[in-house]
Amino acid sequence: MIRRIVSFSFLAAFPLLAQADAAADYAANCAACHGEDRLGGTGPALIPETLARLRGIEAIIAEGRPATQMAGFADQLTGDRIAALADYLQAPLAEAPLWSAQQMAGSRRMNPDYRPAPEPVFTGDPMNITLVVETGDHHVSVLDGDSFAVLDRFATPFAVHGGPKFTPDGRFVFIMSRDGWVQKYDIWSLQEVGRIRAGLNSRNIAISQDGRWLAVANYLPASLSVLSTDDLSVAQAVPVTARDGTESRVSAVYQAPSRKSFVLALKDAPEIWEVATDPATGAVRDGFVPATGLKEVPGAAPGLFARRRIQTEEPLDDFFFTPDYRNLIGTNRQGDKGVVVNLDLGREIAELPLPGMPHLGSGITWDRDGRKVMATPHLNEGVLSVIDMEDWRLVSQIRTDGPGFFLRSHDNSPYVWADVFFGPHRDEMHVIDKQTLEIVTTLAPFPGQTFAHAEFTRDGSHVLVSLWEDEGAVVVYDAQTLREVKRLPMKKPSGKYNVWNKITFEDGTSH
Ligand code: DHE
Repeated sequence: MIRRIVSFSFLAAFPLLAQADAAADYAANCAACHGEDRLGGTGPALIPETLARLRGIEAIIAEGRPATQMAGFADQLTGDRIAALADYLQAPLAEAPLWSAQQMAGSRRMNPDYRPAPEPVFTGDPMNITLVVETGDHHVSVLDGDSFAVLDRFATPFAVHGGPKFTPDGRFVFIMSRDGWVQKYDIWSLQEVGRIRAGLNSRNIAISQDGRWLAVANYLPASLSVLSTDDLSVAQAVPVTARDGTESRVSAVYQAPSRKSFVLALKDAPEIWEVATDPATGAVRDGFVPATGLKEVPGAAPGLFARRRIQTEEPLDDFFFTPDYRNLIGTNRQGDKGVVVNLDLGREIAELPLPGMPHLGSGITWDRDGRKVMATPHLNEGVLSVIDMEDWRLVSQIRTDGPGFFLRSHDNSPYVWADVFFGPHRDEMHVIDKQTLEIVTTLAPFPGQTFAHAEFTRDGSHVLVSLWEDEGAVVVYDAQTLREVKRLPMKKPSGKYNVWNKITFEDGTSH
């Protein structure tokens, strides 16, 4: 007789018991750092919205995370209980959490040691500072763009995402984490000014043309938060509800400086919102309606933060703006086409053949044969689409060695730098001629390791590229000869941001 050996897991057989045990295990072992409500404390939030991006949750619970305060629990919890705990963390919260303006205000912490310096405390060019986000240990390095010396290295909130935003004079910078923390840092003084939790799960930030307001796009709660850049106080907490009553998450918010407005991509409704950041714009622009709660904004004139809705055929994610901010290109959820929306007319005016999930947020523009073109990578296809900005014609599709994430160029450079972020060639950076649209060379100094995201110095003379690994580096290239000139060790460096290129809205950088 053949005896069948059955492996029996008590917890797997009784899922409700497993859930109750997981909740108790969470309360006993995790709540002190991650919050009783799983929304974060000294440790990050443990909710599906943030954990979806994380691989190996069970292994992290069992072994902990190096270089953090997260200890391993393999000695205290069995494998079954760790698995049940991982499932518990990935289950949605029973109720959508609230995060009111008062709760936001309560989270605000200003640095008591901050002393604003009357002039930069370093000798280099403050306009040629480049910030490097190091996601490996949640820090930012402040680089002198001429000498590439590290002037400061400061701790950020957990999991910074998206580009930091600089005040128009380049002095202050705002950095956002996926858990909704916004940090203000003074580049002249090399000091943190303060931080506030503006959302529970946030997407990105944008700064108004006058540098007074910072908008935060949130998934949780489905809202836009507006902060005063001066002291991080809450100016507005705007719940985002579409015309038909649908509550919508905000995929992203963008600054449209020449329009004196913010433009919002709504995730769950076929609408784009434009929000005034200047009372005059809000009061006079046809189609604007006054936002609620204006009286709560200290010193705000009527019309500030007034809102306009633009109806689209389907929800559009991820925007690229023409340099004059009259048109935007958005992509639909399936990522199989691009739609041009004219912000003055308030409607769609063209469709673009952009299959393969274009990553429009990384789009850049340049002049070619006297015409303005834009290029975007695609997240599902090894191709860069180049589009004529006057007639929306697809000029070319440049074949690459795999799907890319980021593009960069500079007015003073003849080249576009395009990474191959996904697949077996993720160790490659293509350098492409802006006129011939041919790949001139492919740099791959670290075989098998991710080599991605380029940024130019102020004058375009050098390019900085991330070796995007735990024990990574920023590699500095001469932008003309394409020779390596320096290697700076960094902890999983991701994005890099040059003050001048960002505040001047340099064509070659994504905004
Ligand atoms: Fe990003 C920018 C959305 C995943 C690193 N990313 C942006 C922006 C948006 C966006 C809307 C523009 C914001 C800005 O700068 O104001 N990102 C998304 C997604 O929807 C996506 C695909 C899924 C998600 O989980 O949110 C996504 N992004 C990632 C990553 O996995 C990356 C590679 C690693 C990480 O840190 O999360 C990543 N995103 C970045 C970076 C920028 C960015 C470095 C800024 C690019 C720049 O040069 O300006």
